Amino acid sequence: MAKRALITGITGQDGSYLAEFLLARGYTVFGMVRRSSTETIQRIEAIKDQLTLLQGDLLDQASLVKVIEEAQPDEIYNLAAQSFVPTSWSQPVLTGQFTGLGVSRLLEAVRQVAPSAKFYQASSSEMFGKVREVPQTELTPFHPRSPYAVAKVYGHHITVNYRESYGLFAASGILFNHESPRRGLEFVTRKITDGVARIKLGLADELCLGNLDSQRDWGFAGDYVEAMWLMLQQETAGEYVIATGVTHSIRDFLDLAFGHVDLAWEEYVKQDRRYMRPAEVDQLIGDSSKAKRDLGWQPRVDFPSLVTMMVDADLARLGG
Ligand code: NDP
Ligand code: GDR
Repeated sequence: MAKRALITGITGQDGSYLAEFLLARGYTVFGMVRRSSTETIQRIEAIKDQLTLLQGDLLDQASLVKVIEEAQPDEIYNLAAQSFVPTSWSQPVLTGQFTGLGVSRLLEAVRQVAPSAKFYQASSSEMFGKVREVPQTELTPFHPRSPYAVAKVYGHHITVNYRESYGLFAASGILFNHESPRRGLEFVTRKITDGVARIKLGLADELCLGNLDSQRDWGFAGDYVEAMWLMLQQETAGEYVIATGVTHSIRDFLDLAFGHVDLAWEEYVKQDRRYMRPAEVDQLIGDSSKAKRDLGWQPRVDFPSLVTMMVDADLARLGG
């Protein structure tokens, strides 16, 4: 019989890639979506006929119980969150509710309704924040630098705690930044590739950014959803760092993205204090040796290919 998977956050970047990945492996896929006055299913438009969408919200316990009762899942992927770091300073309580306590609500519903389901929690490299060592592993202490990261630390620990308290199969992937043409427009990579395409096509003449010095370990979202799935195919649940092991600055990203269309970014990029953060994460670089060894996972798309894939997709979308 086909395995059943439930994805929260199915309308997001990762949810859409994971849904495609699971459908290709013959899964019956359920997606939890929250009510909205406008449609938010653009990223899953092409596959929506193959999905069962169920209405629920991380803020509403009863809705989570109902969604799990209806889906009867073998695997649950909790990808839903308020995921944009700057918004977590302007809406810290809401971020704590969605991104932190939302995990408890979902785990409680799993415990009550489907205790034998395997559970995946979307943890984040942001938990390392002001990093205590380079590169970061599963054993590196956390020092979160934003309300978002603090909420993710809570989500991470409560996942481990439900495994230890109730014996749930509850795994946590500590994923470093991963991007794609489906990345939200406000995140720096997509903001740059969209800006490059607009400037190249004569639709804009500048791009305003914040801190150009921070460094990130950027991978491709399509590669990273495979790691989520692999974590749930193991005999026992654990924590895994998922990263490329290579770090680049925003300036490196700008060099490649503008260079791809023969432009010099220095002529178009302006720094704007509005995009600076109250506390910054300066440098992230992950060591995913454990995932390579235990899951057999490794990234396929390298940094230059990721940047050019995103620029080309934005050029095509905007009519270039
Ligand atoms: P997105 O922001 O693209 O997607 C977030 C999803 O969560 C959307 O489907 C959104 O629905 C949904 N959502 C938000 N709030 C609620 C709520 N209250 N109830 C139900 N659904 C809700 O994120 P990504 O796909 O990039 O990331 C997926 C997860 O992985 C997130 O938890 C993120 O924090 C985490 N993560 C991401 C990394 C990355 O680099 N992308 C790295 C590490 C962790 P709607 O469409 O209605 O807004
Ligand atoms: P991040 O991603 O905070 O790492 O969180 P984001 O792309 O927003 O920022 C990365 C770095 O770029 C700098 N930056 C800017 N960022 C944005 N958004 N806009 C700008 O104009 C800009 N200029 C410079 C930032 O200061 C920062 O240093 C992402 C999210 O997906 C989280 O949900 C996830 O957990 C982490 O990645 C891993």
